[in-house]
Amino acid sequence: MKPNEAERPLRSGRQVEGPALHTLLTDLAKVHNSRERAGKLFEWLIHPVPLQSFFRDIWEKKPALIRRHNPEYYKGLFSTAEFDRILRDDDVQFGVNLDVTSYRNGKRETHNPPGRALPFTVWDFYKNGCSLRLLNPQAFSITVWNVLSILQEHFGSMAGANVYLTPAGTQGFAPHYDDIEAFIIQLEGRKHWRVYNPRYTADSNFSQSEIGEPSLEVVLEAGDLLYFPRGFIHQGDCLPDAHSLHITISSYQKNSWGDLLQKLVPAALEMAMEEDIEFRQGLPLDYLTYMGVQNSDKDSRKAQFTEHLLSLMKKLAKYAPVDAAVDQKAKEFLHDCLPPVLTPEEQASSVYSAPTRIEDGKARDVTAHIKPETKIRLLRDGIARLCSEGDAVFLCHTVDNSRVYHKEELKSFEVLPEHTDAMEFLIHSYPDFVSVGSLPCDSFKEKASLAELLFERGLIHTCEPLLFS
Ligand SMILES: [Mn+2]
Repeated sequence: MKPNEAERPLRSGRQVEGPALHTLLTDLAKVHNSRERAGKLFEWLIHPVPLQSFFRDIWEKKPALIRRHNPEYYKGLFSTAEFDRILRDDDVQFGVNLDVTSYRNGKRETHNPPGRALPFTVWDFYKNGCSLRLLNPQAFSITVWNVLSILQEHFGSMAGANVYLTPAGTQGFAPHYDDIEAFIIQLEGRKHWRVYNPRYTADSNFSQSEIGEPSLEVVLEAGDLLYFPRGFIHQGDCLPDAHSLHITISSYQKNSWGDLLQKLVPAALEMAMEEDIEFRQGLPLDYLTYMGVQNSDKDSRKAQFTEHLLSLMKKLAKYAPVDAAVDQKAKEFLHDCLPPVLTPEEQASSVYSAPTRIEDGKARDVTAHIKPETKIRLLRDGIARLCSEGDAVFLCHTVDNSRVYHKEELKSFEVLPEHTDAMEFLIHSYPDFVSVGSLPCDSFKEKASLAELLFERGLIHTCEPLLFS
């Protein structure tokens, strides 16, 4: 034991072991069902807390610290060396991909110069006590992209990330709260965190005097995890003797019942007004004279007016197009999604490895031989969904999304009426492979044309490699 370790009670306790991330990701690539794969990756994130008790006792309820006494636990996810590599090799722009911040004497400042963030400038800011926030590490790190693209399937809601690098003895941000569920993953060094009970205000930044005493105060060490739900005020600062690198993984932004109701209620109202004459009847001639904040409660007409309004709101529920509103939510999620990072097997058995090429001025291997016994399935459970628009049915999917949030429009294409049942069958058959011959279409020609279309779009892969000519 090093002499100073005895002084740190945090270092005592049993080490929590786990597989190295690259080993875990390689093993997860062999998991047949992508939803199961997502659950297992989330289990690793919160290990040794069991999944069930996490969602029963902690999720959306209270902050939690998972202490591991194992600085290697999250190794391979991200590092300062990778941060430096990204600044050198990639086009990182101040204000777009990277923020330079400080919080000194109660004052929060952003110091972003214009243009590209090169190591020469960035590390000078860092040396002068500024914190660095890399806004979309998934665009620069394949590992972060892979981890988030798997986790999003577990949450059914976009998983995002930011990386924070803070010099020793400094703080980069004022106390504040966020509108997401936050997983603070300590990668290097240490950070002192204080978490306070929620207090909703218009401004999400607070001064020290406003927030009172923290409900949780910890020094997060490499390999530890700190979770807190949306709304919990928090601040992190570095102790004088160590820098800190952490990645925050977040999810569940705008994913509440209220957010679903925001889709549902306007649609319900539109239908009610179309179908029910009571919703189209005019307001009383004189209602402005007794309703509104300037008019007292004493007028009996006020109660009558309110009662009628409430009866209409009750009636409104009958017109609520619940499935259509959920589909709107699903479409937004599909648009938010990161595209999948394909495993070597998925790569090899999908369009991405088709041998089609040009040789001596001739296009070769342009035909994929799809037979009745060819077995196919969607590449991942969560990559595609049927949505209706008017009388037409569309397949929305994530495979052509960008690693940069909403850089692409939501991608979809129309599913022909003769293919709709087969498409639904294919979606519900996942994770099983099904033979093209078993698709519920009228003819093999129809079955093969759907399989070919889905193969071409990169949405399915085959059980055995296809033959081309
Ligand atoms: Mn925050």
